[in-house]
Amino acid sequence: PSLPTLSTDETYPEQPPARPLPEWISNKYACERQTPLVCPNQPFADALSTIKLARELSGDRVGVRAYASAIAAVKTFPWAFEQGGERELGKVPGVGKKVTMLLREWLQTGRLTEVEALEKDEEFTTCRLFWNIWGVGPSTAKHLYQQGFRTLEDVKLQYWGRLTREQQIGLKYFDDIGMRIPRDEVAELGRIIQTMAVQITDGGNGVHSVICGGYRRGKEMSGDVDIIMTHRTQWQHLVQRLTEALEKTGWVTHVLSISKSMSERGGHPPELHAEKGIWQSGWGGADSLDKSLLVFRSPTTPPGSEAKILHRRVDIIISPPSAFGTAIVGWTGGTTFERDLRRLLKERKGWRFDSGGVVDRATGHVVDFGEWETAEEAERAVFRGCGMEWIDPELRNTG
Ligand code: OXD
Ligand code: MN
Ligand code: MN
Repeated sequence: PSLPTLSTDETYPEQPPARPLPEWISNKYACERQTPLVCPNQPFADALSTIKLARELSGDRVGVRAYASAIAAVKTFPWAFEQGGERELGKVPGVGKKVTMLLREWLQTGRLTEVEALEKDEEFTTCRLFWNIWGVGPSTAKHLYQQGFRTLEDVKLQYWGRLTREQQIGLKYFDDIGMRIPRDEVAELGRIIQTMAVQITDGGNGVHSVICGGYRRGKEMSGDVDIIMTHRTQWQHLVQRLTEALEKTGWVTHVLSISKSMSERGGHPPELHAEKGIWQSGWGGADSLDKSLLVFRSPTTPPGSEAKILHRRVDIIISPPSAFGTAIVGWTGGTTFERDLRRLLKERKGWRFDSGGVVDRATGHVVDFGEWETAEEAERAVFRGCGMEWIDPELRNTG
């Protein structure tokens, strides 16, 4: 008897196994999908991140948005792609033709030629190095490259006097600041800051703080510490008092920048016409809250110790109690989660989301999410008030 005919490899890609996708996967906004820290297609997501960074460094905003959406889509996908999987990926909103073609290349060859070319490209790798200096954005990185600089040493020796004070600090402590911070140490830094806030205000009842950023999304190692804090009655100008107290005790070695505009406005988010100024200000975390961007001593080399100081980056963000929920939401999600949250509220409700408060565009009124007892209650009230299903912080890793 003759053997049954086996299907050939060529036909397989046309027939990927039909697997049911979770219903939420076709939601348009990344803030309404579950996105884990590490996904089944992580190497492909990482490769796309390299291309996205290249778009960022060349000032291609449209490209950055397209790749950001695609990365969020890949990261939300619940299983590893197999041959032909580009058609499955195409079902997640925000994925364009270009990225489905990249996935096809990836599945067929296990690589992306564009990424390999970038890693060999001197301009890209040099601009990436300079962009990693704290305070250096894409245009300065490019400028330094065009000046002929290729190493950090070049910049130090030939451009030092033309760097801003912040960039000088970023360059001086480049190695320290680039080193990731383990979870235990992030938590310890949070305790040091919380304790100081309690000491300089009316006791423990008023102060609430939550460490947000990548730490809250579950990262084992963080780039910095992002701590959100409020005080029931003394939040105003706390940013200044707390920063000074931490400087006096030696924990803070450098203040990169400090912003007190929320205190100065008396706790209101800015007028709508100010929107452009805030959102175009260039760095991702821009919002209307009081904040202090700092360099700290690591608790492994505390004040008074003889060891060579290890420096850590810490952001302290202070909100009025009425904005504690929006501050936590705004400082927890990945960049695309936050971008899509703003799009969703604009399109569905006519609201403008800011970590310092949500404003109804039609009336100019601040949306009231109600009273809270705990940080979790404050955050859940924002999701509820925005008409959104709760998403755990660990599932807001959109990149
Ligand atoms: C970090 C983050 O790593 O917030 O600092 O994601
Ligand atoms: Mn961070
Ligand atoms: Mn930060």
